[in-house]
Amino acid sequence: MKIIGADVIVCSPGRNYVTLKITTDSGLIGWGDATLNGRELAVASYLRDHVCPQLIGRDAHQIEDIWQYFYKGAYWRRGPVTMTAIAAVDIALWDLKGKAAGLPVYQLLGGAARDGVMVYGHASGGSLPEMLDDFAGYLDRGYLAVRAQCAVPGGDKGYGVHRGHQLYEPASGSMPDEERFEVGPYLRFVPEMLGAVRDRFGYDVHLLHDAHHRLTPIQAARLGRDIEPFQLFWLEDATPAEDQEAFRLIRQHTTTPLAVGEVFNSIWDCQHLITERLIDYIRASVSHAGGISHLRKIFSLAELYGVRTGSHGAGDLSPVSFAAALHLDMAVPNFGMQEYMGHRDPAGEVFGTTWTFNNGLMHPGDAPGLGVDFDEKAAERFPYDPKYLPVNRRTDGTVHDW
Ligand code: KDG
Ligand code: MG
Repeated sequence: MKIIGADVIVCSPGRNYVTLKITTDSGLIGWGDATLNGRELAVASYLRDHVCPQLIGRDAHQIEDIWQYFYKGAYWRRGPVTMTAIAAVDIALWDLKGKAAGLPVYQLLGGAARDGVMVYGHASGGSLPEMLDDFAGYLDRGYLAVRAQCAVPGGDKGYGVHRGHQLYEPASGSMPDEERFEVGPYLRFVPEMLGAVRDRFGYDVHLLHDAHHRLTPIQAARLGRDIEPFQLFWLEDATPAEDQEAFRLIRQHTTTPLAVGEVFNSIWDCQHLITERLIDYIRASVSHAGGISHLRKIFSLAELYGVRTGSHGAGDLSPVSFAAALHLDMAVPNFGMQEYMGHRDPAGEVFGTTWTFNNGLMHPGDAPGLGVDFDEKAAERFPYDPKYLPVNRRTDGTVHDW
């Protein structure tokens, strides 16, 4: 199965997505996701200018060799742009291998290790009553796990809070929006918010919260301890993720389970977190951490140390990489939870999917490959629309982690 074409398509159906199309002499086409929120064109150029020409003529079945060729062969390793580009190639090649074999990708990864993949939805609100009503809606729709995010009264509008009826989307504007964050009111409010969830909905639903890398280690330790009574499934991204050592301090103070990893792009970013058991869930994503092949290695390392998976699944991961995540989730023994934020309209006009949601569990479907189609004609109706993630500042103007 020789590769005869590799093309990059940038489109914006609801938000920007970068899609890699690999064409083979067998007539089969594989799709990969190369979206890196706010830096889309950097990955598109990396692929178009440097990777696509070197793909032509290769055997699409040699997934591992091609992965190593682009990782070791570039000499310059790791980093979000490089690893997202390699991920797109890897995902497209797994899609092709499945299509060639006539099997869904999860069968090639060892077959189903569970009936379905537990996903969590995103409840949010500009006020506590609004967030609790949104939370109730997720339970009505059958979710077994829900993340709670809420604006801090009289202060920050809060990370992860949707506006209107559309799904939350932080990227906006051709220049980054500026937001404000103060840690004191946040730390006082989060226990109250999580307590209100438990008061209204009890303890059967799995409850999660994302601190979005905003705390210092000792602040995170205090938050973890304060929310222990509410028995979270996980506290996500408590501190800036590049400081692996910070998690040791948090760990010493709290039994709240810790999750991190959506900004990681290789196994080297989480080696110590995993091998020293500093976290409970590894949240790297299939599209930013080198594709199915590399994320599977991260998950296997995690399995050895009792760390479970919690793949990133925000709306800025296209349906192609969300499907890839579901296939991997189906097959790995140490699956924990999958994030499912959903995709804004009109993404469904461009991406066709086969996944299903039933009683809180998702299944990727049994179509050969990943089970995602990309409509190139429809994509032309939604040209690239530059948008950036917000920049965060403290009240005194100091730039802070967003
Ligand atoms: O592009 C950034 C988003 O993917 C990120 O802000 C989403 O934190 C996030 C999450 O948990 O989904
Ligand atoms: Mg997050």
